[in-house]
Amino acid sequence: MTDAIGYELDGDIAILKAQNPPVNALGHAVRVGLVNGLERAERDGAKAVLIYGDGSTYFAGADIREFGQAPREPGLPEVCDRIEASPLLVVSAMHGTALGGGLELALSTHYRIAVPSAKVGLPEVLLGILPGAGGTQRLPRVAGVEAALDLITTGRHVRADEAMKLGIIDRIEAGEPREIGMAYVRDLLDANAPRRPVSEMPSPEPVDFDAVYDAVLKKGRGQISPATAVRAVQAATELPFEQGIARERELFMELMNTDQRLGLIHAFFSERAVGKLPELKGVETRPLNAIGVIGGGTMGAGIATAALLSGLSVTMLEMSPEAAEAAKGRISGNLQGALKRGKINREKFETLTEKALSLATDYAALKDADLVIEAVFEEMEVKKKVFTQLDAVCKPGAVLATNTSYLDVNEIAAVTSRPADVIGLHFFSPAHVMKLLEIVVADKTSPDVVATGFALGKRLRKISVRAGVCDGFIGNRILSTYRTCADHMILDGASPYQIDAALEAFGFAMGPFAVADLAGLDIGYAVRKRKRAEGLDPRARDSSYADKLCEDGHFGQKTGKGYYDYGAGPKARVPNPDVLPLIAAERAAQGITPREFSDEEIVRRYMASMVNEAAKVVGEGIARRPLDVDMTLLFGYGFPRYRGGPLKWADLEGLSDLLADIRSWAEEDPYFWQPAPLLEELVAEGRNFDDLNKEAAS
Ligand code: 3H9
Repeated sequence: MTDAIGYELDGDIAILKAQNPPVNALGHAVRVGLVNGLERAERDGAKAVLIYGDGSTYFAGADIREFGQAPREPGLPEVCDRIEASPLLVVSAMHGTALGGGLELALSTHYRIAVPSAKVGLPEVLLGILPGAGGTQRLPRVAGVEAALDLITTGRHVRADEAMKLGIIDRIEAGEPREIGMAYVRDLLDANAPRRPVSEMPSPEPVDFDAVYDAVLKKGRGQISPATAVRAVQAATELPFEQGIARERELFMELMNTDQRLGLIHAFFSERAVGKLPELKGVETRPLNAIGVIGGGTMGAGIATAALLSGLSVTMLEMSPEAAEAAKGRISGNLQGALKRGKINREKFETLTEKALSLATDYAALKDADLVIEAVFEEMEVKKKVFTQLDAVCKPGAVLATNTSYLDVNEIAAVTSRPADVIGLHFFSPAHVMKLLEIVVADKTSPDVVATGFALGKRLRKISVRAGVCDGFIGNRILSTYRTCADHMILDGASPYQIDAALEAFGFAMGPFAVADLAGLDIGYAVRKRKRAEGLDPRARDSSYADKLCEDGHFGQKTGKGYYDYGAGPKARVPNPDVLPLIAAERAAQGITPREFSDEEIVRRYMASMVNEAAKVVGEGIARRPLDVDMTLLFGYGFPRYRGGPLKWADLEGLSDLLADIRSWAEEDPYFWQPAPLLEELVAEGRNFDDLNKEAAS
């Protein structure tokens, strides 16, 4: 036995208890323990075996940390086959989450009982692989091909009641997994229930797998694991069980060797590491029950909605009773959406809008708030006025937060008598939907205020990233650079449509020009005007063709026209015929002879500019670790998850080739393509961004 599996004999029932916290991942010691436990049960003359998990869950899957290491016997597929082939009656009692290899193991046992709150699923495709321990062969035999394809290609978690309808679970019973499991095993023994190996069940009926494959591939926007999984399920309908398992293995190994698997696993661990900052270990958070939100526009209403949904009470401060009512209307609209999607019921909706939310027009209403977030107009003088008033009314210890996306949080903090309490909380619109929260730490922000910011992020179920103060923090600063790179390519000969298409093929949800149309072209226009007013560096390239679109009243989707024409609806975009002539005129005015760009060069330049700026952001300490940048781009900027983030992508591409490209482009435009010192340092030392992540974790 190993410590990871406890063994006990209770009459003629052997009990195998998984004890591998936190999630009973099926690492080597667990696999060895299971096989040893089974053998011992058979030697001890038991009639049945109960398998369950100690702590918070049944097995949550293979141990992802073992991926990429030399395989150690027995592998999970062999453990599953061994369990299924046991002459004893083997039963699983499930609670928490039976995921991936965990569900595959359960499907290898002969019967399955679960508590009502249990969830099951095969989320492997979300890690860039497919179920590799028989899941693609056993699940379709148990639940049918359609359900299996749904679960396997989406990776979604299924609640116990649905799993029972699908035939994955045989019985649901409230109680402790051990107790309900033992009672079930006794019932089965009393009833002389036979062993029930899924592998001996008939092959499931096929569907039109080619059509499913194409649809899944399209939906994945370049992600290959869900589509590959379709072929594995297909094998269950066409091949005998053993050959189906062999096919599953082959496809599993193919996916194991992809960069997409590396990108997705990087995303999985980074998503969990991003909110864990060594400097906050042991730092107490401040109380967080009642919050204030100043400004009830789209952003403020979104923040208030997220806070209400997390159980916080919210005071919404607006300039007039009419504006406050309008803000309430927006919040109610957002909550209606949650009601429609079944996230809250009507009663909860009413409590949130009528009791948890209060409206105010006087700052005095914020005197008891634990934390106040301002989401007013993005102008320094306006923000300063707000903070002066907050300083006057808020209770000592209240956290004062600005939702600015560009402005200097130090300057805002300086107008108060308590800069240690001031922090940036940069939400992304719509704030009740978007997952990213940049927590902007100013020079004097105290650690417990930072910890409180992260606690709020956790409560709102955001991915919170620590950022330092600079123009645009992590995300918008990097965005501004890669957007500029796209603008340069336009001047030199590429079209917005080719750039969008190339980047969407790379995996971005939308190309930069489609994004600009969605966000509103007036935003970029205002930034360009501000930067020109501040004085552009004479070496910077500028262009004004997009200004002309704005001057003609075309601000993108909201006016029906921008880079694209949306006459047939927001999803049916076609190029706006005015744009290319405007670009051609700009090139002529600047004396530029346009040249051809390949899609590959577009992606390479765009990504290199993103990586180079990101390396500066990390090098300057604005982001603490490369993974902080990766998570910012993934959760706030539509970066394809299966590529892990720009700095993971850079590691996989090879930093030295990337730097060589940047240096060669610097010969034409030394101002824009200044190599990041950190990138040069890493290349010189033969290290990469992941090495920095590892150093930060150790
Ligand atoms: C698989 O099974 C392949 C097979 O088909 C074939 C094999 C041949 N391994 O998320 P949390 C860690 S692929 C290692 O914060 P929660 C996690 O990193 C696997 N570690 O908790 C974190 O560590 P730390 C298929 C794992 O309560 C800690 O556990 N299974 C694993 O919010 C707590 O995690 C999956 O994809 C793992 N499998 O959520 C399930 N899982 O504290 C992946 C978690 O150091 N896991 N950790 O940061 C999950 O979805 C969630 O963790 C779960 C719990 C829902 C279980």
